[in-house]
Amino acid sequence: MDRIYQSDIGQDIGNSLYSTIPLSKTLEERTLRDYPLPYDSNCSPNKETHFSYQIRTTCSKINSTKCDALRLSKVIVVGDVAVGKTCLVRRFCVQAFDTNYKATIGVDFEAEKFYILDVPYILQIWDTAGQEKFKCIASSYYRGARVVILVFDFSVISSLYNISKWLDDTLKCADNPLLFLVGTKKDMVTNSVYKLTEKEAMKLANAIGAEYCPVSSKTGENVERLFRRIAALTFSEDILKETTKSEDIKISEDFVRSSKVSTKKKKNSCMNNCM
Ligand SMILES: Nc1nc2c(ncn2[C@@H]2O[C@H](COP(=O)(O)OP(=O)(O)OP(=O)(O)O)[C@@H](O)[C@H]2O)c(=O)[nH]1
Ligand SMILES: [Mg+2]
Repeated sequence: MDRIYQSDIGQDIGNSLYSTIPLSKTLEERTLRDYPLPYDSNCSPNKETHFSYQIRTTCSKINSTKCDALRLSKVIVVGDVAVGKTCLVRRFCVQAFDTNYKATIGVDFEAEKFYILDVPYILQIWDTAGQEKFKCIASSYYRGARVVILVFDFSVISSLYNISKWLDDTLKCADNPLLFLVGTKKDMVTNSVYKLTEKEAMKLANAIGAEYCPVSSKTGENVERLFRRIAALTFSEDILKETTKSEDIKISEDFVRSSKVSTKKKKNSCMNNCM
């Protein structure tokens, strides 16, 4: 078992949250070597199907330098009251499902550690309250989110119609996040209701530029796939950013070096001319 503690994250996560955060999965289960595919590639703006050569090369360099910089990404889970946000997070993080409803007060927090191409990577998952009276507390945690999971309930169609409201709220605080539209309680509806609602959900997902994924926290269907996909996408973005940054530094170093050489050359030729 691998464990990570609040102090490792380096974040002030508030009093209502856990003082220690156990990591529930074994290393084997949280290891990612291949790119997880979306539920439906026609309903995803993210077209990557594999870790690029550039990403793999950068990761092997990171591993060989044994640099243990903390790489993490913040994920927020939002949606109407009782759509199943907490159950989704708990199914993924502690492999548990509770039929009793206990409203989230403000926010809860979980952290999951992955090893992606052997590089440690953490998903910070912020489970927010859907109840209106906690909205103010919950929304103060939206800031800095890299991923927004917009949750609706297959058995309550109004929760799908309210998604645009949740999206507007989160976009006020998060800068161009990756969006996921997640339908929960797939196990609760008939196949025909599921198909009809899915059609609507896919239309909406494509319109807002979100990746669509239907799940059931009761059976666990697609829950692992969803979070592994999120981890792979944000990780790839981060590594590419690091690569571009180090390439920029190299280019500017080369530029400084070459301009020094050319000034030297100029000086030499000037001296030659003077002699
Ligand atoms: N059958 C079934 N029930 C679910 C599923 N997900 C959640 N539920 C039930 O739905 C109810 C609400 O789930 P929560 O996860 O607490 O809902 P929430 O969105 O976190 O609610 P708030 O914290 O108040 O915003 C609970 O009784 C769960 O057992 C699912 O996939 N299938
Ligand atoms: Mg909750």
